[in-house]
Amino acid sequence: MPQNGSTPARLDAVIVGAGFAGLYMLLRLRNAGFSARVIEAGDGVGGTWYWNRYPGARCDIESLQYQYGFNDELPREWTWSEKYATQPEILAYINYVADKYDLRRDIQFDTRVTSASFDERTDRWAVQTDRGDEFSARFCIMATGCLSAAKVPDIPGLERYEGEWYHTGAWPHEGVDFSGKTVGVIGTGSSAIQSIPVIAQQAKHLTVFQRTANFSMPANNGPLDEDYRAKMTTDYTSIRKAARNSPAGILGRPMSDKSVLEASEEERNREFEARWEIGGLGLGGAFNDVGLNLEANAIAAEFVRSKIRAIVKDPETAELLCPRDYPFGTKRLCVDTGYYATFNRDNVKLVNIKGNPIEEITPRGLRTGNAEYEFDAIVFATGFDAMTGALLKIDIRGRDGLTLREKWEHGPRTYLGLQVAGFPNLFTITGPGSPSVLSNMIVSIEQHVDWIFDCLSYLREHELSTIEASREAEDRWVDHVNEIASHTLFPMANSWYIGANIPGKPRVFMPYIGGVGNYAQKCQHIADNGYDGFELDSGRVAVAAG
Ligand code: FAD
Ligand code: N01
Repeated sequence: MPQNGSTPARLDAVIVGAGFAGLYMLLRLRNAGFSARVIEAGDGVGGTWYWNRYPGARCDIESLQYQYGFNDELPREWTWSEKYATQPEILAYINYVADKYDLRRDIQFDTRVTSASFDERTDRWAVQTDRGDEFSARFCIMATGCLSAAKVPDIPGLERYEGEWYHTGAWPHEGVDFSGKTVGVIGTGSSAIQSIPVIAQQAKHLTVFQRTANFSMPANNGPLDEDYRAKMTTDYTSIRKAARNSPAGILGRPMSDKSVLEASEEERNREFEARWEIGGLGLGGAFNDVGLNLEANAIAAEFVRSKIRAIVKDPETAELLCPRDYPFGTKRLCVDTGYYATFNRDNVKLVNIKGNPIEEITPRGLRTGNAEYEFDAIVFATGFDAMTGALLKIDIRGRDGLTLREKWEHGPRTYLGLQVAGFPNLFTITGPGSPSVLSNMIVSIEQHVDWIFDCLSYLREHELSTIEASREAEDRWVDHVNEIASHTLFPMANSWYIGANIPGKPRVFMPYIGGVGNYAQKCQHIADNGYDGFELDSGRVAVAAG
């Protein structure tokens, strides 16, 4: 029962999260007459772009591709100002979409879903929130995000720290003015690499604590070319279709079909230089074996290191910034504007904490294994409990009271990253086991939402009550996901893809690396074959929309 004693609101679907995924899911369901409600912890729409307001935050897939593509109208209506849009611009865009389709009336903000349990007597999900609401829904759709559970590391002493501290993934809405302040940034992942150049311009002094150096490519950002914009927006449906059939949901310079080991030095440099000049994530696609063969990979890695050495004046700092602990591209590549050059500034210092971890946050700053530092402000750019974090924070219970936490004790198990055996009518948008974070996520989100929408429509049409991944199909899929990852270099890195950033998290490569296009075809084939690998049941309750 809801804590206020009233009857639970009955819905076709509860959608958790109001980012790109939750909003599009709501739009599709509502347009087809399903009753749906979105529950969102924040007080506005946007998800990632609502929470990550740190200085310098922007997308690193070009704006014209990092947007909804479910119709031609939106891409024509919205004008992006730069090649890579800033966080405020993306947030303005997603608010525009919410207004245009009048989505807010079906979104409950400032509310966190705390539990969801499947009732086998009624084939319905009971969903509860931290505000005492209870919903009874046939479908529970998790649009909770892959990178939404911000992680502040468990370093003792934070509660005694007397300065200001922030996590990039939960940045204050009013912004932070670092002028005249001494600042410490912990971490050198994408969030740090974007924010460090901007903080350095403001702060009196900035100290960057690096545990692992990262590979970062220049954004070469700038105003959007009018001709390119026009070309991309005349027939966006075709552009999106092509992206959906591509390896990573991104259109651009295609991956070369040549091995770097077979290319002459001149050919190698020409291709690497061309991609470095274009900027962004494309360097890894320069040759077809960079992600598969260590020797080939080392050549790409050395190219980036040569660039770092050319930019950073102090040779010792340059060497520290050169990544060496893992193959190129096996941790998420970063894209920056002036990151390496920032270390040429007099007010910026790089501290290598690889052998001397941060042991304590002190009242005035922090202490590493061999030194003590004082700061007016500390920025934790320390990332997320990725892919499973937001889901496992919710007490999710399926058949026989089995919790998702128990089920995923040794790592996430899903069928297609869309469903979990034992949890009927529960869907995960961009769940583990799908291309998700290895792709342009808007493309992957739209593909999942469309698939889930078609599935719910199919159930309605055929008067079916439940759909549930079979254990055999799930086992086969998990084996397949692991098998193809094992042929790549990805498992060699201690990345968040593999859960290595969270102490105690099972070491499992979570996303599906078989490619966006291949994956989408598999999903479609399965649906076309009557949802092969899923168990469909007419159940105990009559099925009707609403
Ligand atoms: P999110 O945007 O994460 O939204 C999930 C929402 O669910 C959040 O608002 C959260 O508050 C809510 N939520 C979670 N749990 C609960 C709960 N229990 N109850 C209520 N609400 C809940 N991807 C790219 O493809 N290209 C990029 O350039 C790119 N840039 C990024 C930059 C940053 C700084 C980060 C952190 C990620 C970036 N990503 C990028 C990944 C990005 O997360 C996705 O592109 C996309 O925005 C995810 O949308 P989503 O709706 O799936 O999830
Ligand atoms: O997080 P991260 P992020 N002591 O996990 C360090 C997307 N994104 O927020 O590598 C010291 O990548 C940690 O060190 P190590 C994108 O998918 C995109 O930056 O574990 N250091 C690492 O350096 C991205 O990959 C954009 O050794 C500690 C850093 O903190 C994902 O979000 C922008 C530590 C965390 O890096 C996450 O990025 C931003 C400790 N105790 C984010 N704990 C775009 O540009 C952690 N670290 C599109």
